[in-house]
Amino acid sequence: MFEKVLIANRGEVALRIHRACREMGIKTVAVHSEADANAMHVRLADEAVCIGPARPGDSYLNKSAIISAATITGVDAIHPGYGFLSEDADFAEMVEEHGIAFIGPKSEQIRMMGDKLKAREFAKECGLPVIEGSDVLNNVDEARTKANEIGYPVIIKAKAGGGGKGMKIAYNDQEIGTAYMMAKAEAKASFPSDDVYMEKYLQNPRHIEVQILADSYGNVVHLGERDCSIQRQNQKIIEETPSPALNEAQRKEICELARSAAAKIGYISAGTMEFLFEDGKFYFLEMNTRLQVEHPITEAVSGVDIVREQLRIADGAKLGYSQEDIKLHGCAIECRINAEDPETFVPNAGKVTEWHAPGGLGVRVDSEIYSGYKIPPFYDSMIAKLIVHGRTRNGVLMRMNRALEEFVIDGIKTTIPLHQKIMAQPEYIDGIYDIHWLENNIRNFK
Ligand code: MV4
Repeated sequence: MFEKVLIANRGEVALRIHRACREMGIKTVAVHSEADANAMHVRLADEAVCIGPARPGDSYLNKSAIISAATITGVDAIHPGYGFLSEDADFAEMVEEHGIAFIGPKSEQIRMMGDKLKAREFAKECGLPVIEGSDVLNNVDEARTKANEIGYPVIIKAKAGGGGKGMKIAYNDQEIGTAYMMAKAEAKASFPSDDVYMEKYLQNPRHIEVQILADSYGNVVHLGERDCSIQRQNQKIIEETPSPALNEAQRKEICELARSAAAKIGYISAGTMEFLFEDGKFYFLEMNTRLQVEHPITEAVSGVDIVREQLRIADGAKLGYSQEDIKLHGCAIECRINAEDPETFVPNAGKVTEWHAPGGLGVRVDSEIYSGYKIPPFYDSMIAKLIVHGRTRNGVLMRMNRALEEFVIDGIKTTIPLHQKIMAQPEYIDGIYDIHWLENNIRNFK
């Protein structure tokens, strides 16, 4: 097994990776910006290297600084976490070229999935259902012709996009020109390529994703699905597993389809296949080639330590179990707690004067925060994940209310009151929500 791993990230995920390493007897190297010198994972790591100023571009996205830190400290592997360089194929390749293991899939797989059109093509070849759509669109006329072929409404997406950036919807011929031009302009500003393509726009889908684990010997398992439909502005707020929208046959169908597609592309490591689900049908959206924020709810119901498995797989170990050995127990929900005003969502960094995390049976808190910690204003506002597990969904809802009530975070505003309101909505309690439900109903929450 690896002796020493560099954690190329910050915040709760850096701590999450440190914990997995520690439990495997692996030494850790933290890299951090000047603003993160006092972070918990920096204190806990065996070694720490400052890689630059606060701005992410100067530190956590600085590939050569991170490779230098890895070389100087003599690590065997780098874990990129999520965000930052986790889906940067060039970085994964650089790591590999330096004789260091990249804890994730091969750079070619990251590169392929980064091209949303290629990913869609591959998904189709692997037997996954995809949304009717186009190839790269070269001009407005092509877009208009294609839209009439597919039928409105349509959505224009950036080939190199993902996460919702650069997507534009057109409901009719009058809107297609602007949608095309705006999608292209946003793609040009945000991504290495300004190529765009079109899909039929699904108006009220749920967002369902399947967790995959695959080793280097062709063994692939799924760990069930997650419903991530509770979101606003492309930021997930709450995730749960299993999805309350699926029956057992639908669950089996989507999980088995995702598992078999991952096997066909020869995928290695942990990954997630994202789908839209509408009117009883699934459509492949994209594949995430990284550890995801919401992985703990899958860990709760499966008992599998996903980060540990990523480390084992990167070291050439076999999964050691097959699909029949995976048993999913009960239900789990994650609330993402952000340092934001719960009404306006304006980020609210500052000093956490008091911190008391809830505990008890079925409650897990993943966070880097401690009493007296000063949240730097340069990064994502998520400060904690509250994950609750139990046998029944109703029991988990009761437990989540209890845990949210126990949480004490003073000195900054957080989104805990928003979570408490969502937990009290009849539609949420009944599991009846799509990807637009939160945005459409939030102003009426009491
Ligand atoms: C869509 C869609 C409806 N129809 N594609 C948003 C993020 C990116 N991964 C894909 N996204 C969407 N693609 C078609 N053909 C709706 C969305 C979408 C969405 C998807 C998942 C979770 C939240 C979302 C919020 C807005 C739009």
